[in-house]
Amino acid sequence: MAMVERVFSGVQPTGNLHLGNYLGAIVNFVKLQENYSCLYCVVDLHAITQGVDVWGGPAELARNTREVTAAFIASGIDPKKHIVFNQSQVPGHAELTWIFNCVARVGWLSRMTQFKEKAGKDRENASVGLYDYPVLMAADILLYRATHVPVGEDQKQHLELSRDIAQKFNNDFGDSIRGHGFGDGLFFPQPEPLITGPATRVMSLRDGTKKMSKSDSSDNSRINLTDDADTIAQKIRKAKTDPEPLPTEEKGLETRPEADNLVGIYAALSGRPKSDVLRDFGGGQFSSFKNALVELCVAKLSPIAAEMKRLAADPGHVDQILIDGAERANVIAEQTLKTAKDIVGFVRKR
Ligand code: AQP
Repeated sequence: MAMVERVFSGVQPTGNLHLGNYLGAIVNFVKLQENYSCLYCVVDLHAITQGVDVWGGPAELARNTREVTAAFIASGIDPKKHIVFNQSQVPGHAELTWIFNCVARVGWLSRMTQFKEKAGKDRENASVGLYDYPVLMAADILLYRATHVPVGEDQKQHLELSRDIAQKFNNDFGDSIRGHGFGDGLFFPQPEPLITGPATRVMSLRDGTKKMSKSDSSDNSRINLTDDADTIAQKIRKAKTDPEPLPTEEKGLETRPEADNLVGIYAALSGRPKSDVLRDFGGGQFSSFKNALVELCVAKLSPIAAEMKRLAADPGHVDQILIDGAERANVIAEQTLKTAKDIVGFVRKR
């Protein structure tokens, strides 16, 4: 049976959606619509893997779920041609996770750096869900037998784990898979990471060695998609830099993480290579480059923020997009899950 080329990716509704999420993930989501059948998911089951104090409680979760959906739509994702939905509304994600929990090995999960970072020193107190996060992510992707997954660089390790889980499932159940009509013994594909966006790793504006992140306690470390023009200007003007003028060649950025990050953001937003940007601004002071960056950021992000605001005023419309998307996602999910359960050998009514 031929595999459909399908894209799946998700964003957590944990608030403070930022330029890193946009350039590292959402810009790619929009582009891939041209050549693939796409599912874009607001991964609310993932969002609750840390403490309630981190994700903010029920009202905040609902608000953030609608906000991520609005960001998808405002950025150019078409929910009619493709599928936009929230994870919790398709039961197959949780069910397939259980099967995969029994395929994945504890040793594999113990190596996940995101768990180590997020759990910090108090590992005993981390939720089981946080530990299991990458298995749920594998289920998200493979429930749709997705072949391509656009993500930022930070998700590379999790994608490798998804590939390992797909491969082990196919190996463990090879005969049964063939017995169910998959002559090549491959029920789940090996999903390909697409880490190819204009900026696969956008760094914090306060520290060029740390990634821009929703959970950074300093709001000045990131540009949020909902920031207005004044806030964007303030954050960029305050962004950490060094005293040297900008280099004229890319090599000169190698030991200057903050300068590299700002030039990278400019390049990504303008769709030009860094070398081009340095041709225009190299040798000049940061202040004039920052002014140009503010102008570009505001020009690119304001229309998105305005559309997000319009959608925030119409939650009924946003909810309808999610409901419709979940129904369509569920049709694909049920099919995969039914076959996966048959392959494992669970008895059911015929
Ligand atoms: N700084 C970044 N640069 C490029 N891509 C990024 N992504 C996240 N941060 C950057 C990509 O955005 C997508 C959605 O991310 P997520 O919401 O699922 O979770 P995350 O990776 O944990 O995002 P944050 O903002 O960094 O949250 P916290 O602070 O909770 O860790 C993913 O494709 C991700 O790669």
